[in-house]
Amino acid sequence: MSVLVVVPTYNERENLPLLVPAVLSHDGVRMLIVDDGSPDGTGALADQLAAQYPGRIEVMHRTGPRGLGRSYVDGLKRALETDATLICQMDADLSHNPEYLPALIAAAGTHDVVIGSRYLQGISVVNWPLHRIFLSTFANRYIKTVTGLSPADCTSGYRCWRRETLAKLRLDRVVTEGYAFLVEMLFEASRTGANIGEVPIIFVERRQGQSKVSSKVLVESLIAPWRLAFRGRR
Ligand SMILES: Nc1nc2c(ncn2[C@@H]2O[C@H](COP(=O)(O)OP(=O)(O)OP(=O)(O)O)[C@@H](O)[C@H]2O)c(=O)[nH]1
Ligand SMILES: [Mg+2]
Repeated sequence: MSVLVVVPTYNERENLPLLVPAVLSHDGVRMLIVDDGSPDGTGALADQLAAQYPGRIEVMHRTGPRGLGRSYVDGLKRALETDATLICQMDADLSHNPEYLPALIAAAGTHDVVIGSRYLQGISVVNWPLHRIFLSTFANRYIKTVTGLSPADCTSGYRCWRRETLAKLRLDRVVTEGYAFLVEMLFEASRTGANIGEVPIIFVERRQGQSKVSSKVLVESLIAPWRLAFRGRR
């Protein structure tokens, strides 16, 4: 089995050198780092790390308009060009502990896509202010109500896809950006009949670097579920 972990980065200089060895400590796992021309030099750092781990890291240096959704589209398309049988996605800021990778990978034996979920056993987040917890739990309930999706955590960016499942999604058609992008992928997967699983994770808020969540992204995530719901009816 060959596993490729796609990691989008924007200004993650402090976090990447901690993330990479932790991910690559798992046998059979490779990484694709998708950097968006980070002003802090994360891209050059990723190249150095790739040289330290020959054959295990590929770095994509994006140019043009930056964005998390766009980076995922480019990264996941590239991932499908490789021979990876499982394609994972995770954040670079250490909120997604690489120790859970084996659990996600194992669950992909019985599910088409597996979500590292914060809301399976109550709410498992560390160091989030109360308003963040409210926002995220509200967002998930709202998304589930509007779109009819069933997973407890529809906005988690920690996922493991079977290659065939990902290949069925029309990544070129994805229209959303921030969190909404993650919801849209899940929505499209469930429309293709994918069996969606979840494993519990404890999510830890970033200690280093800055969050890129903007109010534009939040507004998009309010509107996007309705667009998906109407698309689903057509
Ligand atoms: N390539 C790329 N990566 C991005 C972009 N925006 C965010 N990222 C990365 O996407 C991941 C998630 O971004 P965060 O800023 O941590 O967003 P978040 O996890 O939703 O928010 P926090 O809880 O505040 O950390 C991180 O690995 C970021 O470096 C972008 O425009 N382009
Ligand atoms: Mg984060």
